Amino acid sequence: MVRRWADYKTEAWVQWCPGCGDFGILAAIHRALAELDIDPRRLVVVGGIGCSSRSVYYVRGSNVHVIHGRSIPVASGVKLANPELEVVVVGGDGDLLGIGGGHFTALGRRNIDLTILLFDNSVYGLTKGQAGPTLPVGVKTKALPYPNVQDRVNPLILAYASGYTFIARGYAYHVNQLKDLIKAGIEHRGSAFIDILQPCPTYNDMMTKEWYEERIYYLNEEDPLWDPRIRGPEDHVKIPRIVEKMLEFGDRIPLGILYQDLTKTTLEDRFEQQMPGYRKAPPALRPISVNGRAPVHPFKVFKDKLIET
Ligand SMILES: Cc1ncc(C[n+]2csc(CCOP(=O)(O)OP(=O)(O)O)c2C)c(N)n1
Ligand SMILES: [Mg+2]
Repeated sequence: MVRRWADYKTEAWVQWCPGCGDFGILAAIHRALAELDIDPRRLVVVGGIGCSSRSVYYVRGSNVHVIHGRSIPVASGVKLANPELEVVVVGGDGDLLGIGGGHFTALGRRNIDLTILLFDNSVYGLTKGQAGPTLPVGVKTKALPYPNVQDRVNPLILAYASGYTFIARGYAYHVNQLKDLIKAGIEHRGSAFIDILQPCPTYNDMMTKEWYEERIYYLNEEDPLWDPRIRGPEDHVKIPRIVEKMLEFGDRIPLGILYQDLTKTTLEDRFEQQMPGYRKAPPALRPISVNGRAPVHPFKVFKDKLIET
C-alpha cells in the first residue's frame, strides 16, 4: 500500500494563529511520514505543552500528550518498551529546552533511537509570548515590558555536548527541505535532533519571516562538499568546522544537516548486549501473565540500567 501525505492528517481542527510557522512544520511531518511509508499503527508522536505540542492531535498515530517538559522521558519509555515503534517527539523551545532541559541532555547521553523536532519560535507562544530559552539577550518582543535580560542557549551546541548523533536545522516555511531533514532524522539510528526555526507572527515581532529569510542559507549550497558525517576517528578533523557552523547565529544562520555520527551505539544496542533477547522480546511484547503470575517483573527488566530519572 502506498500512503499519501493526506493519510497522516486527522479530523482535529488545527488551533494555530493564521500564518504560524507550525503549519509548515506539520506539512513537512505529514510528507516525511508518507515518503517513508510509515504505518500509522507503528507511529507514536509524543508532545508536551505548548502550541507546537498540539501537533500530536494533527498527525495520525498512537500519540501521547503529556505534561509540560516530560515528552522525552515518556517517548523514551515507549521506545524502550517496544523498539519496533517509530517514536517522534514534538515540542517548543520552552517545553524541550526550558522546563524539559534536563531530559533533553539525558537523551543525548543515552542515544535512544528517537527523533526530536524542536519548534523554535524563541517565545512561549501558548502562554502569550514570554521570552523563550532561544531568545537573544537585549531583544524586546512586543509582549515583553523590557528587553530580554537573559541570553539564549544554543540548541545545536547543547545537543552536540549532550551526545545526540544527528543534529540538523530547518526552517518552517521551507516545507520541502524540512521534509528531507525530518526523513533523514527518522532514518538515523540514534537520537536525532532537528532545530526548526519557526516564526511566531503573533508574539515574536523581532525574529520574523523577513528576519529569518535575510539570514538563512543551506550548508550544502554554500559548500557542495559539506559532509558532516563521522564514520570513524579519521573524521574527527571535521569537528572544529562543524562546531563553527553550529555557533553561527547572527547575520547568517546555516540550515541543513550539521552533524551525524554513525559510529555510536544506541541504548537499545547496549540493552541487547546486557540482556540478550531484549530486542526480540522487549517488555511491551512479553506476556503479562503465565499461570496467573507475571513471568518478568516489568521494573526488573530495567533495574540498574537507568538509575536516574
Ligand atoms: C508545569 C507547568 N508550568 C508552566 C506551564 C505554563 N506553560 C504552558 S505552555 C508553556 C510554554 C510554551 O512554550 P513553548 O514550549 O516554546 O511552546 P510554543 O507554545 O511556543 O509552541 C508554559 C510555560 C504549564 N502548563 N505547566
Ligand atoms: Mg516556543
